[in-house]
Amino acid sequence: MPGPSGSGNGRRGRALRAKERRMPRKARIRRRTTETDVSVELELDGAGSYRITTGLPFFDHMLAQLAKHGLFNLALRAKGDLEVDAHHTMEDVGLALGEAFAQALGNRARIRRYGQAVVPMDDALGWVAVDLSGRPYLAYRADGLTGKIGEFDSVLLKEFFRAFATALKANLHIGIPYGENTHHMAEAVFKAAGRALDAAASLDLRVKGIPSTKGKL
Ligand SMILES: [Mn+2]
Repeated sequence: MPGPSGSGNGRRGRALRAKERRMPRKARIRRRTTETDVSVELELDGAGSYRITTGLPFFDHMLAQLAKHGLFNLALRAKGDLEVDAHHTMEDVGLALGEAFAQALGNRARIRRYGQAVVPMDDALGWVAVDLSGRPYLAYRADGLTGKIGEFDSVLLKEFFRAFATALKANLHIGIPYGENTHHMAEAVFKAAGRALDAAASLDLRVKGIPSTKGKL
């Protein structure tokens, strides 16, 4: 039963939903180099479904958190030169995924632009603040997350997020103030990233055009 006004209800809400149906916010990216081959299909207004294969099971598990908790639909496949090491694959997945978000956002009209989330996972806390500003920057404060998580080298997470922020043209701040278990520390941050990106990318009926006094993001 639609209400007379308010978020998502009423005539304006129906008009916006109709517009969304005509123009679903989605992207398809294929990024191929001599080192990696990455394909991404992304729907911003999804349900958190995912199909992810990077050859790095822990990274797959992290990207699944981002999709699930950001309510994005994400299909991602990467074939990288893992015999060298995971660096190229992590970086190129970051670039391709950032590019997919950028493409799906279009001109960034009517989005909330900012998003933030603080997510606990047992002993660990992760926080993410994002501004879909059109300007790339990563601030990464996770000194406590070092070493291996199983077979996975945790320093590569910073490379992923740097590449992601660069391709998305977003100001991305990430922190892990504390934690005992490195798996939990990384997972808290990916869940927070999903929630913060969802908030920033979501549409706000009150926003007219581009949410910047510059008129461009
Ligand atoms: Mn886990």
